Amino acid sequence: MTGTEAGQAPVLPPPTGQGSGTPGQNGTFMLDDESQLIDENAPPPNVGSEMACDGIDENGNGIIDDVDKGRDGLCDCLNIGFFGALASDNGNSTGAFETWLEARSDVPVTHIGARDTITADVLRPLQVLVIGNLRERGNAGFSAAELEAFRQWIEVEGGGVMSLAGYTANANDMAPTVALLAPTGISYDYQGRGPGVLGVVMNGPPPVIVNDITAPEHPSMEGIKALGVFNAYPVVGDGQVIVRSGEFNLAMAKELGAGHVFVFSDEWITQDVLWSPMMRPLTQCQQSCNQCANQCSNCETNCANCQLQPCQGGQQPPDGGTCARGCDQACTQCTNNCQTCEAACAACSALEQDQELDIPRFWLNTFRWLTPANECQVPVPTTIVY
Ligand SMILES: [Ca+2]
Ligand SMILES: [Ca+2]
Repeated sequence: MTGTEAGQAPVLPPPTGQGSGTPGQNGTFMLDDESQLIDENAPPPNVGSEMACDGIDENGNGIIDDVDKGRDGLCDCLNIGFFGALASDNGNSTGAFETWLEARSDVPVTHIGARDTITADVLRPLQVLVIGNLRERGNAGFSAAELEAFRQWIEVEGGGVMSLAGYTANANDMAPTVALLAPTGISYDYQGRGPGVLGVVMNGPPPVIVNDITAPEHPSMEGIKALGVFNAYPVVGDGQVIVRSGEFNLAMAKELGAGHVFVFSDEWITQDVLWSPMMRPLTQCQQSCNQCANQCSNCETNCANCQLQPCQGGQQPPDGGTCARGCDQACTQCTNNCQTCEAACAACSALEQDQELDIPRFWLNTFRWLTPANECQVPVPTTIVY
């Protein structure tokens, strides 16, 4: 009956989007909504939902300062130090890397000069130290006190070390890095290597794409199919091998006391050319695909023009029909060529997907792994904007 329906209408649930219940319930809904933006299955809960870098676990999930207001995967409170220069001496710029980090964090990168003395006070504020080009340190090496401060910071304070290599073409420039890494049990096989290994690119421009991820289960490799190196120094020591190419170990990871160490064979993962897809040189496949697209576009224009030519023998084309023209054969030929090159392009593009570099994801994964489990841990998003 209409009377009953009219009576029921007012008790139907109110439309969604207008809010419901008491203001207190609204507050609860807000929290629920935010937690859906991160991995709900990840224990502990609400990771990344804190708002202030204050050394306090405001959201009570056992992680101090899990702040990531932009949900970009980089903890806003992470204290990252760069030791030495990050740009390599052949003019490859690394500005994109640092700019990208600083846009996603409230804490600017701390720069430590290659000649600076390493002390407990220098290292204490940092959670992660990225070792860059230490060539300027020359033969000075590191004192026993410096190496002990470095070891203590890792093993006792839970510091995370990311070591890079191969900034110059002179193998001896690696000596300071190798000296510093002594307390970690990991090193570089650099002597007599000249500019390094894997410096010849078979297909397309640098870097050499390496697919042999030997530890895909390692947190640093989540979602990573390939990494790029160019003139690298093999990693040696007792860490877990993460990436290999032929006989060379290209990355090792190791837990050391409370801390973490990741030693990478190269510096190309900080170069602008790898960092920004816009700046990455075209691969051979991409070049062929571009050439094919031009070819097909010209063919289309030529075939359209052909239709405007007079019919063979001077007849008029029948209504709504077509007639034979002298240019028909050329048009058929270029259309066939176009189909062939489009098929080849699709095939090589499919193969290339296995070689796709996701350098920002690798860095976010690695920063997260290098940071103590109870500090500054935030989820790495499915899609990374860069
Ligand atoms: Ca927390
Ligand atoms: Ca962030």
